[in-house]
Amino acid sequence: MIKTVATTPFNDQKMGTAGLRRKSKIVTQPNYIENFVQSIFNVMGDLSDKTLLLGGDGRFYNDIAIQKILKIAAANGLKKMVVAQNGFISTPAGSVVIRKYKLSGGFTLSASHNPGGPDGDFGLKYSNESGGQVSTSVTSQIEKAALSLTEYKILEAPDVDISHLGSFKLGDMEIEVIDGIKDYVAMMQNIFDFAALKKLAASGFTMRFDAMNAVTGPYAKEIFEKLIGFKEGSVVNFVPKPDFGGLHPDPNLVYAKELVDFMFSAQAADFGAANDGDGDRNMILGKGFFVTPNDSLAIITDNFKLIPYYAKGIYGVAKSAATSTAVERVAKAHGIGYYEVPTGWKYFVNLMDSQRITFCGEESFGTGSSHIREKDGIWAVLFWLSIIAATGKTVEQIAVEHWQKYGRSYYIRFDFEGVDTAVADRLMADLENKLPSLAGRSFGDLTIREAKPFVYHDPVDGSVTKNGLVIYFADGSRITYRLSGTGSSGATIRVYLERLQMKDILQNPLDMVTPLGRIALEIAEIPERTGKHQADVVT
Ligand code: G16
Repeated sequence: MIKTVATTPFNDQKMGTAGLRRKSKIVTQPNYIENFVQSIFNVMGDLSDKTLLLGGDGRFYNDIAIQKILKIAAANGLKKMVVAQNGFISTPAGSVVIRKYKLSGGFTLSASHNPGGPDGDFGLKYSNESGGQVSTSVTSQIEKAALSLTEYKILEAPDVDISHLGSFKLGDMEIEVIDGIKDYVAMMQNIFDFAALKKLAASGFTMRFDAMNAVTGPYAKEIFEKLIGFKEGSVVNFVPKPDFGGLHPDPNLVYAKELVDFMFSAQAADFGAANDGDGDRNMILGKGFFVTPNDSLAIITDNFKLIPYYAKGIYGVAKSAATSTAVERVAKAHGIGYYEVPTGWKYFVNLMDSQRITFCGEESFGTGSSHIREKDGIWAVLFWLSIIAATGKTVEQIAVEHWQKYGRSYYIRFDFEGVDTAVADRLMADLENKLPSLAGRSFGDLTIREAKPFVYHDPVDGSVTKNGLVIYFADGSRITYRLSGTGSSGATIRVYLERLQMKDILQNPLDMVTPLGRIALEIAEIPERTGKHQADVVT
């Protein structure tokens, strides 16, 4: 029985950097998820020939939302829904499945690295047939549709059992429950030399992977322990929990503290890594050593020849504007294309589809390649292990030798969290107006060469996107400001600081960028306007 339910619009169903993210308390309101999903279906149009993927990172409310989405999809005439067993799939594995089985797209229920649980966040990422998230022109259409929604359709039926593999029907819609792990593991085996990785594990080399009680636990157990042979216990926090066991599943120096403390202790493993809630972000550590995501992208790109899948050659490389310029120097050295895009993985998709780039990455702990259209946490870890297996060097040696060759972009990000949205918007608008007058101004030995908004002209579809404000200094240093697009309440002002040194490569990053930090706060009047004299999070 298809029921048509009268509803009133919610005025906040606007997707951010990666899908819709809201507090669980908001999403669990009556009709919230129903409205949003119906709005997506209204924009998709005829669903009778479409097959979508549905799954998520297992966080709180995933199970309920999955049942609702299945019934709304069936009522709207979707041909088929491919559902991950128990609703469980990582963002990169979802991209693998959409591409491999040529699906029309899919939904990943995740707020990524944001905490979960009734007091945490919930989210929905919507991908198209490329396995990457839809463009901003589509998200704006959905927002518009959501604002004028008056009804949604839902099938009145009992909940379906998605705990077993197999196919069945819900109304006229076909449902196929698939293993969310298998295809991803097969893809990793196709990219990397698992025999070489097995040798590394057998040599006594040790690793610790922190799944942060999130989606990658079962993937990591299978890949690192079972297939490669790292000893049991190498993967920690591997049982996914709806509230991530209270962890904030963001793999960085602040939130992956347990792993960082271990890797900087006397008992440290040779290699450490963590992934986020939905498995697309990664952090790489050596013994007492942290690799910034910026350097990780540069090092991965520089070593592409060591990986069978890429050894024959790669297209170019891209980074988000806020990411450091480390990879730009590698691209130049290898004579490959180089692109700078706005923050958000979706901006890489056109470049990959048009074979302009193979690798891409962002300062926000995301690295990936054109094997899929999402960033890929476990892929990055396997890439690093492969470099180590091929070179026999430690993480620290690899990074230091890289800096000796290419110079070092010292890089730190300051986050000012929980700022009133109106205050943050005003700060950015006033700063933008001020930018033209900054050129030529000096602060000690740092002189501003140019200051302007970052504007991206997509070479494939011609779209123009403005994202962030950048101050360029004569010595190659940069300050970038932007507002986070992944928060669920209030605003977060991000300030990205980069200082390039070609020779002086072994200093403390915070010391190196502190002068820039002071300038950044002064120019944007952050203390005066926000009441914050220092950042809430420094990464
Ligand atoms: C998402 C996007 C990333 C982007 C990040 C930035 O990551 O997928 O491409 O770099 O957001 O976040 P913000 O706008 O807060 O700076 P994820 O891992 O949350 O999906």
